[in-house]
Amino acid sequence: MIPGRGDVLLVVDVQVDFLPGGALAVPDGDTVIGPINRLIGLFPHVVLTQDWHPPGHASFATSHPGKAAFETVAMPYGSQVLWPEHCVQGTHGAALAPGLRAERAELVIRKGCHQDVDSYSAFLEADRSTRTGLAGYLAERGFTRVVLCGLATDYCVGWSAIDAKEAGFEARVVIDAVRGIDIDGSVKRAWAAMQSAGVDRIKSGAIGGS
Ligand code: VGL
Ligand code: ZN
Repeated sequence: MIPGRGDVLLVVDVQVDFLPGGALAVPDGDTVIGPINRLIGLFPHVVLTQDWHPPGHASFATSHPGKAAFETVAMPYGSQVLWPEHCVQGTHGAALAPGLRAERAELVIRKGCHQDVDSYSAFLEADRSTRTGLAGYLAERGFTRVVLCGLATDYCVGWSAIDAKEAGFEARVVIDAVRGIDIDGSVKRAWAAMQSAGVDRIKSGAIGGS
């Protein structure tokens, strides 16, 4: 694949809190940075996302007395996994990973900003009705294919890929430029869900320059 003008690289949640030592560390999360930086150099257009929660966000276990991180709770919009406090707006943990070539990004979209609704997807929040505006932006820019990388495979990358497809774009996930949290087989389930939604996969080595 040689990225062309219809292609946009969507770099999902490569933030301090998802790296080793962070509040919600993704195993080997830091290993995506090298391949992603190479991809950033190859794509004509780059968009980043940032998980960006207000203090006391509803997805935090600490907001639910008696509940522990990684348990689930019923929310008005469905079942919600509870997380350690992470990516709180303006904190160091919410910052983009040092070393990520973020300067080439044309847009940084922040999500999970609503107090009572989580948003794994960069397109559609967990209530499945509140839109982030990203689909409109990408369509207006004339992009037709979204190539995804970042963290975490089983949550924000997977949901974003499926919603990209749902929004009418081609979607392609770079398998060696993503890592998962993996709760009870969630990585395997995410790949299966992506496949049935028609999301493609590619290795970063198969993406080159013109
Ligand atoms: C994510 C869990 C909670 C992610 C964000 O970026 O995949 N996962 N918030
Ligand atoms: Zn989050």
